[in-house]
Amino acid sequence: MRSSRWWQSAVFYQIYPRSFADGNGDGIGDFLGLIDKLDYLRDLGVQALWLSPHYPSPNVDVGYDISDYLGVAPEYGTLADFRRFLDGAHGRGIRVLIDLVLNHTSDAHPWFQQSRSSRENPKRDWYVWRDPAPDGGPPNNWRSRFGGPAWTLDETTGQYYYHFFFKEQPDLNWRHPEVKRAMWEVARFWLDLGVDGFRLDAVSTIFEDPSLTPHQSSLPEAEMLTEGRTNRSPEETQAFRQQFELLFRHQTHQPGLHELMKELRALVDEYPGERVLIGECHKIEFYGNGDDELHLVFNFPLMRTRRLTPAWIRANQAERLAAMPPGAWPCNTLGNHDVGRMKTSYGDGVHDDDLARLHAAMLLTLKGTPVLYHGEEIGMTDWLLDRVEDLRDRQAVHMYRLLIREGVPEREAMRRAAEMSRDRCRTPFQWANAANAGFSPAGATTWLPVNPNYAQGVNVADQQNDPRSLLNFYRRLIAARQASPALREGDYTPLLPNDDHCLAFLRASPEQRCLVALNFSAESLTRNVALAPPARLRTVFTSHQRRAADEDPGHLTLAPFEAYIGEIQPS
Ligand code: TEU
Ligand code: CA
Repeated sequence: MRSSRWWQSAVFYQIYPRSFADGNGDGIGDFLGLIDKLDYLRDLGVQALWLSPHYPSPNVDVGYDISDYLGVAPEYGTLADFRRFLDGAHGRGIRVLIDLVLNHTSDAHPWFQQSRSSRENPKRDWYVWRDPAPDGGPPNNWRSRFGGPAWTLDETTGQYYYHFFFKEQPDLNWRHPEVKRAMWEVARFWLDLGVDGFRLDAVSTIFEDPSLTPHQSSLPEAEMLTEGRTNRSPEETQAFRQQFELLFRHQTHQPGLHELMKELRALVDEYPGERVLIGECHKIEFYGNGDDELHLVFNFPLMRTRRLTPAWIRANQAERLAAMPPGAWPCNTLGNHDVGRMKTSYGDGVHDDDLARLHAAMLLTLKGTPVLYHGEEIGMTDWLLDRVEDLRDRQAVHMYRLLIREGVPEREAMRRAAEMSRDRCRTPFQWANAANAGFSPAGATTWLPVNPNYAQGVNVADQQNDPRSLLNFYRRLIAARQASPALREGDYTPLLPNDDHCLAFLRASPEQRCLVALNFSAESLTRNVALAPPARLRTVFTSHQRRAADEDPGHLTLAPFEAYIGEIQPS
């Protein structure tokens, strides 16, 4: 077995720069603030950051509409600030991945400005232009993932341009060699600067079917817009995914994609120090042969459920791990800037604190690189806006208008829009029980309202010195994981295959074997996880107090919602 790579054993942490820390008091997160929090990140124990887009942007999609790939958004700082941040992170042993949006640019990007200026412009074919249908309407029935048609008519030249996301995010035409050349230059610019890799945005959408085959789906728009929600049963999830994939069949996962990813992999492999690609995609195919495409592919299927039950997790692991090519390494996450916060999504409304710990323990002990989303370590929850003018996620505004048009009463429409709005998981980070949660100084107006639960202990300052806080639970758990070769690098073997309440598995590396036992029930329970040959367990980590420093696996008692990790001691 080859020794593990840094990106396999690192704990990753996603930072949404607009919401992390406001250093200059204008209500918007920035590099000044971020630099100031690097010690916090080091003390948390993470080894890598993924930074959501930091580039200049009109912010129609909060930075995912980039108007200059070689710059830094002025509200976040300057390129010099970025370098200081990068150096500061590296100086603390923390690597930095930035977000690379390949599929589309902002409509304010000079490339698109030129492209739209005339049919003869040399950059015309850098984007996807088509003539209107005979009736003057859009070229076909394709939908935008963010609502409405995927085509927008540009009056200047009388043609439609294609956009998988908002109309302010025109898709690049990746079949044009110059587009590729330009974007690879962008990648090199940041790699030369020293970034450790890229999180690749929306990779599956890069190519579309050139013959514009219409879709055959009847998925209603309001339904489609709730893709990021997890409150579906496994059966509903399956039915929804089928319809969703049918709807976008000809706009995603088109031929050429894997060749393109292999090319980008070869490019990053030219750089020293193992630069890394994480795809915002879930299909195993993106691993290529396990060593020639993306390093990491998110295990999004794990997240797509209302309840994280032992049976669900076991089935996910069985399916996923069996499908992976040799050498490929899993990547697990329970939240990001597009979906509900894990504490809200997977809570039961009664034991949310216990479940947040249990789920964190699961995330940090399963085989694979864990990716945390900022704020989960202090138990931040979804915050549902109740005024339409506060919504910053334009997808939610679209949803709201759609529901009003359908005759849904205002309050109900607002509630449903807020529930699917990505704003719910993007509220400012809660640093203290202070004005604006310590994110911005008193008197500032933050870009999204602060979740008022900062005053109920959901903040760093209150949790910092409380040994029983969620923050210190995360710190302890991350430290236990990072000290354990088995948890970082080991194989995964499920135990107790039919247990409804206990998720138990082994993680084994050449140096060490660990047993992980997670009690998903509100009752204490005792299990026989005896191993052959007989062995004792040395307690490595537990979410609860334990009397003994070692345990008999033949008779392991777990407190309600206990997360237990024991190292197997040969007797
Ligand atoms: O998301 C890609 C994506 O496929 C979305 O459908 C995602 O599932 C959706 O946002 C959930 O509501 C990426 C980014 O993560 C997202 O923030 C961007 O808005 C999008 O690309 C466009 O760049
Ligand atoms: Ca600021």
